[in-house]
Amino acid sequence: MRLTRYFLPVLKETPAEAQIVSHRLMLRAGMIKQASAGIYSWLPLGYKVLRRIEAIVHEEQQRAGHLPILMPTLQSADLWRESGRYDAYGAEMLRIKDRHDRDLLYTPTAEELVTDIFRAHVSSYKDLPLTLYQIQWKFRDEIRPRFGVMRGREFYMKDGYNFDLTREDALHAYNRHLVSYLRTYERMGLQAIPMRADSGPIGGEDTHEFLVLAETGESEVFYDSAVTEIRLGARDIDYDDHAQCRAVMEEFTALYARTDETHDEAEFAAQVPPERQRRARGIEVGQIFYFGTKYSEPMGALVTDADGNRVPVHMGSHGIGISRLVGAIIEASHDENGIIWPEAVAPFQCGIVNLRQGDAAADAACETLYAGLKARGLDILYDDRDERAGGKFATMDLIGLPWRITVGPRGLARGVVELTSRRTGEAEEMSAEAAIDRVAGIFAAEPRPCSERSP
Ligand code: 5CA
Repeated sequence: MRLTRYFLPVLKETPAEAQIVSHRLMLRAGMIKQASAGIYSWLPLGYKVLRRIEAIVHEEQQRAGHLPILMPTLQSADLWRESGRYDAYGAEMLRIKDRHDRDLLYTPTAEELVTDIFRAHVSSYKDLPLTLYQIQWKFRDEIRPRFGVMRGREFYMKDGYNFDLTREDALHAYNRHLVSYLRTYERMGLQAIPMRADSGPIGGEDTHEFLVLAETGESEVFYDSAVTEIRLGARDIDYDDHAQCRAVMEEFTALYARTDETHDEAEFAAQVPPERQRRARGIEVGQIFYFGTKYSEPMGALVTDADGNRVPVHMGSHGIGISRLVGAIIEASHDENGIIWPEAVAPFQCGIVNLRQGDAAADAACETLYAGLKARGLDILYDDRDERAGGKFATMDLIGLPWRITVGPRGLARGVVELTSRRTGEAEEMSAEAAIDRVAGIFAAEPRPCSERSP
């Protein structure tokens, strides 16, 4: 993409309404624009990041054997009356009437609708296990939407639902989700720690939230510092292997790690040596629930088991805050000059800065680099504006592309361009051909999911 043809409305001033760094940087980098309280338009740069994150979530869900579907945002209130949640959900639910005076609502989550799909089409244990998920907009009329996309009213969420014959199978689905979430966050360059939490309006007996540690996080967390040392890494996981998934779950949840909803001072003091006790803040980027037959029983989602009995299925639901993750990644990865995108989610993998637009040699070298990198399958932003070098560097630093190639007449006279890492600031001179090889090599290690591909 040539910057002169792109739409990147960067702001010079820091917007006064933004209280935390990710919100400030998203506005300054022209990623989002507020439409109304807690509701945002995603501009080209922000939308690209959202799609990158979404693509990783799709890949990891399908790797775990979960099937993508898409359910509507507007749902009939009648289904929610069956589960009893139409009245129980409270003011966070946006209720709407159609022209026939029928009650609709904008989905805050989708346990009822997915259970309705299940009961219409599945009636035998032979069709289990089954996990359906979607990535879809949600609406919760939060009292205090704030921090930009972190606590929106409209937000983008992956929500998945497992259907299993037994409690034991449903707990495997819980563990499988836990493992696949760890993998998903690690791929995005994030550490998200599973912490015992409270189940809130979703209900259920077992739940973990995934928290990214950050001073600006809305949740208060208490944990044993040793949990921050554990990584999933490149382990080969067989998602059908109950024992293996349970072992990973136990490894990641054995040490004390809880949100304030379930924190217990006495247990904390008894279980964690004083030098490892941490009280901090975190951003909740996902949550998994096991709730058994809470929805299947009242809604009649039954299957015939091997003995011919009709039994309610055991369920759980599992969410990832996709739009919130954009903010969370920025909170975890930025400096005073702007965003530092992890390579897997960067909107463009590399930027090209032409220090002397209009200089024949500089323009030609930039065109060679641009064409060469694109031919290697990379997504490139070429700053071809007629602007001072300082302004171009400031824009590149602000929007946080992981790599930058700087091209100027002085370097070209010596046959070199400069390749700079946004994260370390380290710069290295090399020929244009070598720069293309180097950048292509960095991204060849993990082929990035194609954001435009359907799942
Ligand atoms: N039905 C379950 C799982 S699918 C559910 O709704 N879970 S949830 O309420 O925990 O939401 C899942 C994730 O969505 C949260 O972990 C959080 O990352 C994100 N989320 C929730 N509310 C908001 C909000 N107001 N703005 C942005 N993201 C949110």
